[in-house]
Amino acid sequence: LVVVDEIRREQRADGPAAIMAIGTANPPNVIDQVNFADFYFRMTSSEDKQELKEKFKLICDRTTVKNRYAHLTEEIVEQNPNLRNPTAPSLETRLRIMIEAVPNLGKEAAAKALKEWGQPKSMITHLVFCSGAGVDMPGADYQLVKLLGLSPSVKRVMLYHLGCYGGGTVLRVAKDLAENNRGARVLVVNVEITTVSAFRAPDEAHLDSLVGQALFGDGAAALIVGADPIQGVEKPIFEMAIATQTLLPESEGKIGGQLKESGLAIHLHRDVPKIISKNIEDALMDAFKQLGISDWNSLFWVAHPGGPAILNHVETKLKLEPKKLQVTRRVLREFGNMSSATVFFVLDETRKQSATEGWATTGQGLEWGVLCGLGPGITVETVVLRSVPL
Ligand code: WCA
Repeated sequence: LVVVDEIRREQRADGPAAIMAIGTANPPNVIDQVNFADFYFRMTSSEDKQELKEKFKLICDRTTVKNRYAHLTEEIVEQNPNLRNPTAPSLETRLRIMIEAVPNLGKEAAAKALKEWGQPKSMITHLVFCSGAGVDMPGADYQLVKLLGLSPSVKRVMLYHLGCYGGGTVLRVAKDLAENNRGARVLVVNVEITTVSAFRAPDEAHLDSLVGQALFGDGAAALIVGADPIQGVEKPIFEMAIATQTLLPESEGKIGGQLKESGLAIHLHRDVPKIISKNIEDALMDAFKQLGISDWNSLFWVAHPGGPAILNHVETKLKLEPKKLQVTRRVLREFGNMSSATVFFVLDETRKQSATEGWATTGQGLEWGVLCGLGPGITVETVVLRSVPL
Protein backbone atom coordinates (compact mmCIF):
# COMPACT_ATOMS: atom_id res chain seq x y z
CA LEU A 1 0.00 0.00 0.00
CA VAL A 2 2.88 2.34 0.80
CA VAL A 3 4.22 1.76 -2.71
CA VAL A 4 0.81 2.56 -4.26
CA ASP A 5 0.61 5.78 -2.23
CA GLU A 6 4.07 6.74 -3.44
CA ILE A 7 3.15 6.06 -7.07
CA ARG A 8 0.03 8.18 -6.73
CA ARG A 9 2.04 11.05 -5.21
CA GLU A 10 4.61 10.76 -7.98
CA GLN A 11 1.88 10.81 -10.65
CA ARG A 12 0.40 14.10 -9.47
CA ALA A 13 1.63 17.60 -10.16
CA ASP A 14 2.57 19.84 -7.24
CA GLY A 15 0.90 23.08 -8.34
CA PRO A 16 -2.37 24.11 -10.00
CA ALA A 17 -3.03 23.83 -13.72
CA ALA A 18 -2.25 26.99 -15.66
CA ILE A 19 -3.05 28.32 -19.12
CA MET A 20 0.33 28.97 -20.75
CA ALA A 21 -0.65 30.09 -24.26
CA ILE A 22 -3.74 31.12 -26.25
CA GLY A 23 -4.24 31.12 -30.04
CA THR A 24 -7.34 32.01 -32.05
CA ALA A 25 -8.37 31.74 -35.71
CA ASN A 26 -11.34 32.59 -37.94
CA PRO A 27 -12.24 31.78 -41.56
CA PRO A 28 -11.41 34.64 -43.95
CA ASN A 29 -14.99 35.33 -45.08
CA VAL A 30 -16.45 38.33 -43.15
CA ILE A 31 -20.19 38.84 -42.57
CA ASP A 32 -21.12 42.50 -42.32
CA GLN A 33 -24.18 42.55 -40.06
CA VAL A 34 -25.68 45.69 -41.66
CA ASN A 35 -26.07 43.97 -45.03
CA PHE A 36 -26.66 40.46 -43.74
CA ALA A 37 -30.49 40.46 -43.99
CA ASP A 38 -30.32 41.36 -47.72
CA PHE A 39 -27.65 38.74 -48.31
CA TYR A 40 -29.44 36.00 -46.31
CA PHE A 41 -32.89 36.51 -47.84
CA ARG A 42 -31.41 36.70 -51.34
CA MET A 43 -29.27 33.62 -50.83
CA THR A 44 -32.26 31.60 -49.56
CA SER A 45 -34.60 32.91 -52.31
CA SER A 46 -36.90 34.33 -49.60
CA GLU A 47 -37.27 37.89 -50.92
CA ASP A 48 -41.07 37.46 -50.99
CA LYS A 49 -41.12 37.27 -47.14
CA GLN A 50 -40.77 41.02 -46.64
CA GLU A 51 -42.40 41.16 -43.19
CA LEU A 52 -40.13 38.41 -41.91
CA LYS A 53 -37.14 40.18 -43.41
CA GLU A 54 -38.01 43.37 -41.50
CA LYS A 55 -38.21 41.36 -38.26
CA PHE A 56 -34.88 39.71 -39.09
CA LYS A 57 -33.30 43.13 -39.68
CA LEU A 58 -34.50 44.17 -36.22
CA ILE A 59 -33.08 41.02 -34.62
CA CYS A 60 -29.75 41.53 -36.46
CA ASP A 61 -29.61 45.06 -35.13
CA ARG A 62 -30.48 44.02 -31.56
CA THR A 63 -27.69 41.40 -31.46
CA THR A 64 -25.17 44.32 -31.27
CA VAL A 65 -22.95 42.21 -33.58
CA LYS A 66 -21.06 44.20 -36.23
CA ASN A 67 -18.84 41.56 -37.80
CA ARG A 68 -18.77 37.80 -37.89
CA TYR A 69 -16.63 35.29 -39.75
CA ALA A 70 -18.13 32.43 -41.74
CA HIS A 71 -16.80 29.31 -43.40
CA LEU A 72 -20.03 29.27 -45.43
CA THR A 73 -19.81 31.42 -48.57
CA GLU A 74 -22.30 32.29 -51.29
CA GLU A 75 -20.26 30.06 -53.59
CA ILE A 76 -20.68 27.04 -51.29
CA VAL A 77 -24.46 27.60 -51.15
CA GLU A 78 -24.62 27.98 -54.95
CA GLN A 79 -22.76 24.69 -55.35
CA ASN A 80 -24.95 22.94 -52.75
CA PRO A 81 -28.52 24.27 -53.14
CA ASN A 82 -29.86 21.65 -50.70
CA LEU A 83 -28.33 23.80 -47.91
CA ARG A 84 -31.03 26.44 -48.37
CA ASN A 85 -33.95 24.07 -48.91
CA PRO A 86 -35.38 23.19 -45.45
CA THR A 87 -37.13 20.07 -46.77
CA ALA A 88 -34.13 18.66 -48.68
CA PRO A 89 -31.69 16.30 -46.92
CA SER A 90 -28.39 18.14 -46.53
CA LEU A 91 -26.65 16.50 -43.58
CA GLU A 92 -24.20 14.59 -45.76
CA THR A 93 -23.25 17.76 -47.63
CA ARG A 94 -22.75 19.65 -44.38
CA LEU A 95 -20.69 16.84 -42.83
CA ARG A 96 -18.45 16.62 -45.89
CA ILE A 97 -17.67 20.35 -45.67
CA MET A 98 -17.19 20.41 -41.89
CA ILE A 99 -15.12 17.24 -41.54
CA GLU A 100 -12.48 18.91 -43.70
CA ALA A 101 -12.83 22.45 -42.33
CA VAL A 102 -12.86 21.74 -38.56
CA PRO A 103 -9.35 20.23 -38.15
CA ASN A 104 -7.87 22.81 -40.53
CA LEU A 105 -9.23 25.77 -38.57
CA GLY A 106 -8.18 24.03 -35.36
CA LYS A 107 -4.67 23.67 -36.74
CA GLU A 108 -4.46 27.42 -37.37
CA ALA A 109 -5.41 28.26 -33.79
CA ALA A 110 -3.19 25.50 -32.36
CA ALA A 111 -0.16 26.65 -34.36
CA LYS A 112 -0.49 30.11 -32.78
CA ALA A 113 -0.79 28.67 -29.27
CA LEU A 114 2.22 26.38 -29.82
CA LYS A 115 4.24 29.32 -31.12
CA GLU A 116 3.46 31.43 -28.06
CA TRP A 117 4.27 28.51 -25.74
CA GLY A 118 7.61 28.10 -27.54
CA GLN A 119 8.24 24.47 -26.55
CA PRO A 120 8.66 21.48 -28.90
CA LYS A 121 5.32 19.89 -29.86
CA SER A 122 6.76 16.53 -28.78
CA MET A 123 6.11 17.78 -25.22
CA ILE A 124 2.33 17.71 -25.82
CA THR A 125 1.00 14.70 -23.89
CA HIS A 126 -2.78 15.17 -24.18
CA LEU A 127 -5.28 16.66 -26.63
CA VAL A 128 -8.78 17.80 -25.67
CA PHE A 129 -10.83 18.70 -28.76
CA CYS A 130 -14.33 20.16 -28.68
CA SER A 131 -16.58 20.91 -31.65
CA GLY A 132 -20.25 21.12 -32.54
CA ALA A 133 -19.46 20.81 -36.23
CA GLY A 134 -19.23 17.47 -37.98
CA VAL A 135 -19.08 13.92 -36.66
CA ASP A 136 -16.49 11.45 -37.88
CA MET A 137 -14.56 8.34 -36.81
CA PRO A 138 -11.76 8.66 -36.08
CA GLY A 139 -12.66 12.25 -35.27
CA ALA A 140 -11.31 15.77 -35.70
CA ASP A 141 -8.90 15.09 -32.81
CA TYR A 142 -7.24 12.34 -34.85
CA GLN A 143 -7.06 14.58 -37.93
CA LEU A 144 -5.42 17.32 -35.87
CA VAL A 145 -2.77 14.94 -34.49
CA LYS A 146 -1.84 14.17 -38.13
CA LEU A 147 -2.00 17.79 -39.32
CA LEU A 148 0.21 19.06 -36.48
CA GLY A 149 2.54 16.05 -36.48
CA LEU A 150 1.89 15.32 -32.78
CA SER A 151 3.15 12.11 -31.21
CA PRO A 152 0.93 9.05 -31.91
CA SER A 153 0.89 8.42 -28.16
CA VAL A 154 -0.82 11.75 -27.40
CA LYS A 155 -3.85 10.85 -25.25
CA ARG A 156 -6.98 12.25 -26.89
CA VAL A 157 -10.38 13.30 -25.55
CA MET A 158 -12.99 14.21 -28.19
CA LEU A 159 -16.06 16.21 -27.13
CA TYR A 160 -18.66 16.53 -29.91
CA HIS A 161 -21.81 18.67 -29.73
CA LEU A 162 -21.63 20.30 -26.33
CA GLY A 163 -22.69 23.69 -27.67
CA CYS A 164 -21.82 27.00 -26.08
CA TYR A 165 -20.81 25.83 -22.58
CA GLY A 166 -17.93 23.72 -24.02
CA GLY A 167 -15.27 26.39 -23.36
CA GLY A 168 -15.73 25.74 -19.64
CA THR A 169 -15.85 21.95 -20.08
CA VAL A 170 -12.52 21.69 -21.88
CA LEU A 171 -10.83 23.72 -19.14
CA ARG A 172 -12.33 21.52 -16.42
CA VAL A 173 -11.07 18.39 -18.23
CA ALA A 174 -7.65 19.90 -19.00
CA LYS A 175 -7.26 21.02 -15.38
CA ASP A 176 -7.85 17.46 -14.10
CA LEU A 177 -5.49 15.99 -16.70
CA ALA A 178 -2.70 18.48 -15.92
CA GLU A 179 -3.00 18.20 -12.15
CA ASN A 180 -3.21 14.40 -12.07
CA ASN A 181 -0.43 13.62 -14.54
CA ARG A 182 2.90 15.15 -13.58
CA GLY A 183 4.54 16.79 -16.58
CA ALA A 184 1.36 16.69 -18.71
CA ARG A 185 1.02 19.40 -21.34
CA VAL A 186 -2.53 19.51 -22.68
CA LEU A 187 -3.38 21.04 -26.03
CA VAL A 188 -7.00 22.25 -25.86
CA VAL A 189 -8.77 23.05 -29.15
CA ASN A 190 -12.32 24.34 -29.72
CA VAL A 191 -13.59 24.72 -33.28
CA GLU A 192 -17.08 25.96 -34.15
CA ILE A 193 -18.42 26.24 -37.69
CA THR A 194 -22.09 26.89 -36.96
CA THR A 195 -22.66 28.74 -40.25
CA VAL A 196 -22.39 25.40 -42.08
CA SER A 197 -24.19 23.16 -39.57
CA ALA A 198 -27.18 25.42 -38.88
CA PHE A 199 -27.67 27.52 -42.04
CA ARG A 200 -31.27 27.25 -43.23
CA ALA A 201 -33.92 29.38 -44.95
CA PRO A 202 -36.03 31.74 -42.77
CA ASP A 203 -39.30 30.35 -41.44
CA GLU A 204 -42.04 32.23 -39.51
CA ALA A 205 -42.64 29.11 -37.42
CA HIS A 206 -39.05 29.06 -36.12
CA LEU A 207 -38.11 32.56 -35.05
CA ASP A 208 -35.45 31.23 -32.68
CA SER A 209 -33.65 29.85 -35.72
CA LEU A 210 -33.56 33.45 -37.02
CA VAL A 211 -31.98 34.56 -33.73
CA GLY A 212 -29.28 31.92 -34.33
CA GLN A 213 -28.75 33.03 -37.96
CA ALA A 214 -28.23 36.58 -36.68
CA LEU A 215 -25.90 35.71 -33.78
CA PHE A 216 -23.63 32.81 -34.66
CA GLY A 217 -20.20 33.12 -36.25
CA ASP A 218 -17.31 30.71 -36.83
CA GLY A 219 -14.06 30.59 -34.90
CA ALA A 220 -11.45 28.40 -33.26
CA ALA A 221 -9.34 28.72 -30.15
CA ALA A 222 -6.45 26.69 -28.76
CA LEU A 223 -4.72 26.72 -25.38
CA ILE A 224 -1.76 25.00 -23.78
CA VAL A 225 -2.52 23.89 -20.23
CA GLY A 226 -0.03 22.43 -17.75
CA ALA A 227 1.01 22.48 -14.08
CA ASP A 228 4.41 23.23 -12.52
CA PRO A 229 5.71 25.49 -15.34
CA ILE A 230 9.39 25.15 -16.16
CA GLN A 231 10.93 28.13 -14.36
CA GLY A 232 12.18 30.85 -16.73
CA VAL A 233 10.93 28.94 -19.78
CA GLU A 234 7.14 28.58 -19.58
CA LYS A 235 5.02 31.59 -18.63
CA PRO A 236 1.58 30.98 -17.09
CA ILE A 237 -1.11 33.49 -18.11
CA PHE A 238 -3.90 32.35 -15.78
CA GLU A 239 -4.06 29.62 -13.12
CA MET A 240 -7.20 27.56 -12.63
CA ALA A 241 -8.29 27.13 -9.02
CA ILE A 242 -11.75 25.54 -9.19
CA ALA A 243 -14.01 24.23 -11.99
CA THR A 244 -17.70 23.42 -11.54
CA GLN A 245 -20.62 22.47 -13.75
CA THR A 246 -24.31 22.81 -12.96
CA LEU A 247 -27.71 22.34 -14.62
CA LEU A 248 -30.08 25.24 -14.00
CA PRO A 249 -33.47 24.48 -12.41
CA GLU A 250 -36.55 24.61 -14.68
CA SER A 251 -34.39 24.99 -17.77
CA GLU A 252 -35.05 21.69 -19.56
CA GLY A 253 -35.55 22.18 -23.30
CA LYS A 254 -34.79 25.92 -23.19
CA ILE A 255 -31.51 25.67 -25.16
CA GLY A 256 -30.88 22.71 -27.41
CA GLY A 257 -29.92 21.43 -30.82
CA GLN A 258 -31.08 18.50 -32.92
CA LEU A 259 -28.96 17.13 -35.73
CA LYS A 260 -31.49 16.45 -38.51
CA GLU A 261 -31.28 15.43 -42.14
CA SER A 262 -31.77 19.14 -42.90
CA GLY A 263 -28.88 20.18 -40.63
CA LEU A 264 -28.60 21.36 -37.03
CA ALA A 265 -31.82 22.84 -35.65
CA ILE A 266 -30.90 25.11 -32.72
CA HIS A 267 -33.56 26.03 -30.16
CA LEU A 268 -33.27 29.16 -28.05
CA HIS A 269 -36.28 29.86 -25.85
CA ARG A 270 -37.23 33.50 -25.20
CA ASP A 271 -36.91 32.92 -21.44
CA VAL A 272 -33.18 31.99 -21.65
CA PRO A 273 -31.91 35.39 -20.41
CA LYS A 274 -34.39 35.34 -17.48
CA ILE A 275 -33.55 31.76 -16.44
CA ILE A 276 -29.81 32.36 -16.56
CA SER A 277 -29.91 35.61 -14.60
CA LYS A 278 -32.22 34.07 -11.98
CA ASN A 279 -29.77 31.24 -11.27
CA ILE A 280 -26.30 32.57 -12.07
CA GLU A 281 -25.59 33.70 -8.51
CA ASP A 282 -26.08 30.18 -7.12
CA ALA A 283 -23.57 28.83 -9.65
CA LEU A 284 -21.07 31.54 -8.67
CA MET A 285 -21.59 30.97 -4.93
CA ASP A 286 -20.92 27.27 -5.42
CA ALA A 287 -17.66 27.95 -7.28
CA PHE A 288 -16.36 30.71 -5.00
CA LYS A 289 -17.49 29.51 -1.55
CA GLN A 290 -14.09 28.03 -0.63
CA LEU A 291 -12.45 31.36 -1.39
CA GLY A 292 -15.08 33.31 0.56
CA ILE A 293 -15.67 35.63 -2.41
CA SER A 294 -19.19 37.00 -2.97
CA ASP A 295 -18.46 40.50 -4.33
CA TRP A 296 -18.81 39.83 -8.06
CA ASN A 297 -17.37 43.26 -8.89
CA SER A 298 -14.09 42.20 -7.27
CA LEU A 299 -13.55 39.71 -10.13
CA PHE A 300 -12.44 40.04 -13.74
CA TRP A 301 -15.11 38.55 -16.02
CA VAL A 302 -14.70 36.17 -18.95
CA ALA A 303 -18.29 35.34 -19.89
CA HIS A 304 -19.75 33.50 -22.84
CA PRO A 305 -21.68 36.30 -24.60
CA GLY A 306 -24.71 34.15 -25.61
CA GLY A 307 -26.60 37.26 -26.71
CA PRO A 308 -26.88 40.83 -25.43
CA ALA A 309 -30.14 40.12 -23.55
CA ILE A 310 -28.31 37.50 -21.45
CA LEU A 311 -25.50 39.93 -20.64
CA ASN A 312 -27.96 42.73 -19.77
CA HIS A 313 -29.99 40.48 -17.47
CA VAL A 314 -26.87 39.09 -15.72
CA GLU A 315 -25.35 42.56 -15.34
CA THR A 316 -28.54 43.88 -13.70
CA LYS A 317 -29.07 40.85 -11.48
CA LEU A 318 -25.50 40.81 -10.12
CA LYS A 319 -25.25 44.63 -10.06
CA LEU A 320 -22.07 44.41 -12.14
CA GLU A 321 -20.27 47.61 -13.11
CA PRO A 322 -20.55 48.08 -16.92
CA LYS A 323 -16.78 47.63 -17.34
CA LYS A 324 -17.01 44.01 -16.08
CA LEU A 325 -18.61 42.73 -19.28
CA GLN A 326 -16.94 45.23 -21.62
CA VAL A 327 -14.47 42.75 -23.16
CA THR A 328 -17.22 40.13 -23.54
CA ARG A 329 -19.45 42.66 -25.32
CA ARG A 330 -16.56 43.71 -27.59
CA VAL A 331 -15.92 40.10 -28.65
CA LEU A 332 -19.65 39.64 -29.35
CA ARG A 333 -19.60 42.81 -31.47
CA GLU A 334 -16.49 41.89 -33.47
CA PHE A 335 -16.95 38.10 -33.85
CA GLY A 336 -20.55 37.17 -32.96
CA ASN A 337 -21.36 34.10 -30.85
CA MET A 338 -18.76 31.46 -31.78
CA SER A 339 -20.29 28.92 -29.41
CA SER A 340 -17.71 27.09 -27.25
CA ALA A 341 -14.71 28.99 -28.68
CA THR A 342 -15.99 32.45 -27.72
CA VAL A 343 -14.85 32.51 -24.08
CA PHE A 344 -11.25 32.02 -25.21
CA PHE A 345 -11.44 35.06 -27.49
CA VAL A 346 -12.62 36.96 -24.38
CA LEU A 347 -9.78 35.44 -22.31
CA ASP A 348 -7.21 36.38 -24.97
CA GLU A 349 -8.56 39.95 -25.20
CA THR A 350 -8.54 40.25 -21.39
CA ARG A 351 -4.82 39.47 -21.04
CA LYS A 352 -3.91 41.59 -24.10
CA GLN A 353 -5.93 44.57 -22.87
CA SER A 354 -4.42 44.15 -19.37
CA ALA A 355 -0.92 44.37 -20.90
CA THR A 356 -1.59 47.32 -23.23
CA GLU A 357 -3.37 49.31 -20.52
CA GLY A 358 -0.51 48.71 -18.05
CA TRP A 359 -2.45 46.73 -15.43
CA ALA A 360 -0.44 44.90 -12.75
CA THR A 361 -1.94 41.48 -13.59
CA THR A 362 -3.23 39.57 -16.62
CA GLY A 363 -6.73 39.99 -15.11
CA GLN A 364 -7.12 43.79 -15.39
CA GLY A 365 -5.11 44.33 -12.20
CA LEU A 366 -7.31 41.95 -10.15
CA GLU A 367 -6.28 38.63 -8.63
CA TRP A 368 -9.40 36.49 -9.10
CA GLY A 369 -11.67 36.09 -12.08
CA VAL A 370 -14.47 33.95 -13.44
CA LEU A 371 -14.84 32.19 -16.76
CA CYS A 372 -18.46 31.34 -17.41
CA GLY A 373 -19.70 29.01 -20.17
CA LEU A 374 -23.40 28.43 -20.79
CA GLY A 375 -25.42 26.49 -23.28
CA PRO A 376 -27.68 23.48 -23.90
CA GLY A 377 -29.22 22.01 -20.75
CA ILE A 378 -29.19 24.81 -19.63
CA THR A 379 -25.68 23.96 -18.46
CA VAL A 380 -23.40 26.46 -16.75
CA GLU A 381 -19.66 25.85 -16.42
CA THR A 382 -17.80 28.06 -13.96
CA VAL A 383 -14.00 28.21 -13.80
CA VAL A 384 -12.29 30.22 -11.07
CA LEU A 385 -9.22 31.87 -12.58
CA ARG A 386 -6.25 33.45 -10.84
CA SER A 387 -4.34 36.05 -12.79
CA VAL A 388 -0.53 36.35 -12.77
CA PRO A 389 1.58 39.50 -12.35
CA LEU A 390 2.49 41.29 -15.58
C1 WCA B 1 -37.19 35.79 -30.26
C2 WCA B 1 -36.29 35.22 -29.33
C3 WCA B 1 -36.23 33.79 -29.25
C4 WCA B 1 -36.10 37.34 -29.23
N1 WCA B 1 -37.08 33.10 -30.04
N2 WCA B 1 -37.99 35.03 -31.03
C5 WCA B 1 -27.21 25.51 -28.89
C6 WCA B 1 -27.06 24.37 -29.64
C7 WCA B 1 -25.93 24.18 -30.40
O1 WCA B 1 -25.78 23.10 -31.15
C8 WCA B 1 -24.94 25.16 -30.40
C9 WCA B 1 -25.13 26.30 -29.64
C10 WCA B 1 -26.23 26.50 -28.85
C11 WCA B 1 -26.46 27.68 -28.01
C12 WCA B 1 -25.49 28.50 -27.65
C13 WCA B 1 -25.69 29.72 -26.84
O2 WCA B 1 -24.95 30.67 -26.93
S1 WCA B 1 -26.94 29.77 -25.74
C14 WCA B 1 -27.42 31.46 -25.69
C15 WCA B 1 -27.95 31.90 -27.04
N3 WCA B 1 -28.51 33.23 -27.08
C16 WCA B 1 -29.80 33.52 -26.82
O3 WCA B 1 -30.57 32.72 -26.27
C17 WCA B 1 -30.24 34.86 -27.30
C18 WCA B 1 -30.65 35.74 -26.15
N4 WCA B 1 -31.45 36.83 -26.71
C19 WCA B 1 -30.95 38.03 -27.04
O4 WCA B 1 -29.77 38.30 -26.88
C20 WCA B 1 -31.94 39.04 -27.54
O5 WCA B 1 -33.24 38.69 -27.10
C21 WCA B 1 -31.95 39.23 -29.09
C22 WCA B 1 -30.61 39.73 -29.56
C23 WCA B 1 -32.28 37.92 -29.80
C24 WCA B 1 -33.04 40.28 -29.43
O6 WCA B 1 -32.78 41.48 -28.75
P1 WCA B 1 -33.86 42.13 -27.76
O7 WCA B 1 -34.38 41.11 -26.83
O8 WCA B 1 -33.23 43.34 -27.15
O9 WCA B 1 -34.95 42.67 -28.79
P2 WCA B 1 -36.49 42.36 -28.88
O10 WCA B 1 -37.11 43.55 -29.56
O11 WCA B 1 -37.07 41.97 -27.56
O12 WCA B 1 -36.54 41.12 -29.86
C25 WCA B 1 -36.59 41.27 -31.25
C26 WCA B 1 -37.56 40.21 -31.77
O13 WCA B 1 -36.92 38.94 -31.60
C27 WCA B 1 -38.85 40.17 -30.95
O14 WCA B 1 -39.90 39.89 -31.85
P3 WCA B 1 -41.39 40.47 -31.61
O15 WCA B 1 -42.22 39.91 -32.70
O16 WCA B 1 -41.79 39.98 -30.26
O17 WCA B 1 -41.23 41.95 -31.69
C28 WCA B 1 -38.61 39.00 -30.03
O18 WCA B 1 -39.80 38.39 -29.59
C29 WCA B 1 -37.81 38.07 -30.93
N5 WCA B 1 -37.04 37.11 -30.14
N6 WCA B 1 -35.63 36.19 -28.72
C30 WCA B 1 -37.93 33.72 -30.90
N7 WCA B 1 -35.39 33.19 -28.43
